[in-house]
Amino acid sequence: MKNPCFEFSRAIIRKPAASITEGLRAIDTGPPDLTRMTAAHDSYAATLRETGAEVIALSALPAYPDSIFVEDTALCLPQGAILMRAGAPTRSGEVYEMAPVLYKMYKDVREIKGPGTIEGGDILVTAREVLVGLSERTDQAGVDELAALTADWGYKVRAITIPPDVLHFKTDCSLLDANTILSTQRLAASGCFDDYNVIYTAPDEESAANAIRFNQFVIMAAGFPNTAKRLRDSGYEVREIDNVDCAKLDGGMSCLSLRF
Ligand code: CIR
Repeated sequence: MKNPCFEFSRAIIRKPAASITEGLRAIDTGPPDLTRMTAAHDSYAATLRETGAEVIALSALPAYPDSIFVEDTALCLPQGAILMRAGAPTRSGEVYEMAPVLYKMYKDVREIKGPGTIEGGDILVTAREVLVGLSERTDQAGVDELAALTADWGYKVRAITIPPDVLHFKTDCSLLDANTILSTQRLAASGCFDDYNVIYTAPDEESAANAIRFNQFVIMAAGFPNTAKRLRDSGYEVREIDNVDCAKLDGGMSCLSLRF
């Protein structure tokens, strides 16, 4: 039987638009390059497809500069999908673009109605619980509404305080298998992963923490050789993708897809 936390048959991605230069970022390190980002996005999609999964590539949405980061719009679970409610005002319309796609694929689609906010980048689903980071984008009311919406599907939701200046919970962690998490030291220091095996990102490689386990691969940003080695030494089949331009917008491997 498949483990729904990391064995997937489909992924949804969205092509980057020229407006990515207007995307949100904590620190401005210069504009992302559309040509390079598109090439990296194509190799991300090809890697997902290489596992045998179907990849649904949605058209670019110039009106939403951050819309390439589809993960934030929804939580896809085997039982159904939950539409998120963005904490970033410029991103709140993205969910209405994703909703019709998910209604076609799922019988049960539920919706965070508010007043709380919650973004997919703050949610890590493991084999036994749903962990949600309290961030600038996700508040306790959003977590409570998610817990209420998923209770009848049997999910236990646990809220986690994340370090300051970290955009999303999963900026700093990823699920590697049923019981193993890749994390930065600064996030795991709170004890939030004490019940899991943890592989830490290598020193000065915190930005490697946002990876995805997608079927047989761990897909991570290129440029973090020591973390990649740790993962390979632990037996994972690692694929590295250029993330230079998404990183300028604080985005990474998980942000670029909805996986189910
Ligand atoms: C934002 O600030 O919303 C985007 N520039 C980056 C979103 C990254 N998404 C994610 O971590 N799931």
